[in-house]
Amino acid sequence: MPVLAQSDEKPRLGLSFPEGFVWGAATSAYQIEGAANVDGRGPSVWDTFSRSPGKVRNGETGDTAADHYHRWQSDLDLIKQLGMRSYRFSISWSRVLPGGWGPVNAKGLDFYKRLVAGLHERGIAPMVTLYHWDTPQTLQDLGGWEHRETAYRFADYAAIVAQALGDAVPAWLTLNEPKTIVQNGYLSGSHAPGRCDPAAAYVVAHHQMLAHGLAVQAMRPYLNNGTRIGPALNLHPCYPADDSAQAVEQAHKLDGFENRLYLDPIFKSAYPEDTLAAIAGISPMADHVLDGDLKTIGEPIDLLAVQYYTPIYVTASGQTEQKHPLSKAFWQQIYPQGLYDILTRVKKDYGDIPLTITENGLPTPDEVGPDGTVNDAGRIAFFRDHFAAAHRAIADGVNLESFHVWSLMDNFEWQEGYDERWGLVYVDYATQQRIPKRSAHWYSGVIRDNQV
Ligand code: IFM
Repeated sequence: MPVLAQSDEKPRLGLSFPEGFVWGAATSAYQIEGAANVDGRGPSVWDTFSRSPGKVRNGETGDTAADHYHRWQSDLDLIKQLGMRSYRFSISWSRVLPGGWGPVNAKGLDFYKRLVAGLHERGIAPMVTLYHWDTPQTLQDLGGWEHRETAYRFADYAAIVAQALGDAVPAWLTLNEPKTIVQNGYLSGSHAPGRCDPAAAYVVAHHQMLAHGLAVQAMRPYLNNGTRIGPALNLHPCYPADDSAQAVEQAHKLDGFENRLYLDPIFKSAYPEDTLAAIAGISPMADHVLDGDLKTIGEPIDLLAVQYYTPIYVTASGQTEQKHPLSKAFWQQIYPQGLYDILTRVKKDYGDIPLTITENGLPTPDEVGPDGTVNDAGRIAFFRDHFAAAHRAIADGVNLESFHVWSLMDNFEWQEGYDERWGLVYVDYATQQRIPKRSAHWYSGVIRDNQV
């Protein structure tokens, strides 16, 4: 790695994290692996979607992505060199079960066994997400998450993977951001499977929640005490745009759709009543909530993975408003205090469950300079301020154990293709060369000192 002068590691704030606090980074299968047609992997909805004209910027796909499937060893070396002690990645369901269920693809499963072993060899704890949006196309053809059966197939898949990897993975995450499937996959249609269908969207929400609970139940027999399971939820603090009672009411309503629809069933075995009432006008979701489902969804979990990117402000008329500087992602307002607010709110409303941050980051307009380095000062400032917000939350009693930045390296950013660069490590897609950005060196210093 190019070495940075000590002064380049600034700015730091002198805030020390508790001993044992774990720093890491996150990725997901479709965004980095590539090797779409290698070793028996079956197609997923993202193969279909990205190959459909007009769906992804510049017609780009994850066919090659960062070629991590072939470069995993040097990628793990890089993680180690940067000093990280935890790496969150996802397993591609259709690499393990090409048909979504049925025969296991041993070569696919072996890839993840090697990855997990490789992490342990390097002293890095694996944190595994079972589902990061890449539904097997075979299941989508049968109705995908609209179809209750998909929740049971997910639990079967979870059990297979838990049996194969078990306690070698100390922390398992069931679903990544079920809300994004609802909102982007089924409301706006900007993500696979590209539907604009509110009636279906909330049925999909329930079946994902059910899948989470069934998977927790299915995995437990293969895991020992101490191995932990939880969901990964993207939580957006919703604020009134002004002091009016109507804006406050609208913010509470939106909070139902953004946060409580996912947190309440998991922690309280109940959907929020105001949100259910609002959904009743647009979706038959309630008809799909069968006896016992909420108990299943409320199956005890061991940790909650929080992903924070942006706040949302709502006006008295229910419109959203932007009040803070935007990143290159049109939807992201940069507001570190939102991370503090959401972490403390989770503790206040849902109890003292251990928390891990499994995503937080931003895209910046990164380029390789004439000296071969990538100066992403904006990312350093962003992380410094968000780490400080996490530090404040810990000081105020939040049980936050670890922080995984999004992302380890530049990758396929869904409908934006390769246009947005979210990584600590720059990827030159023409050569697949990895160049740790200035933020990676800065982060390495934070990790070394356990201090921002
Ligand atoms: O890249 C995504 C990730 O897959 C899920 N959370 C948000 C990130 C940035 O958009």
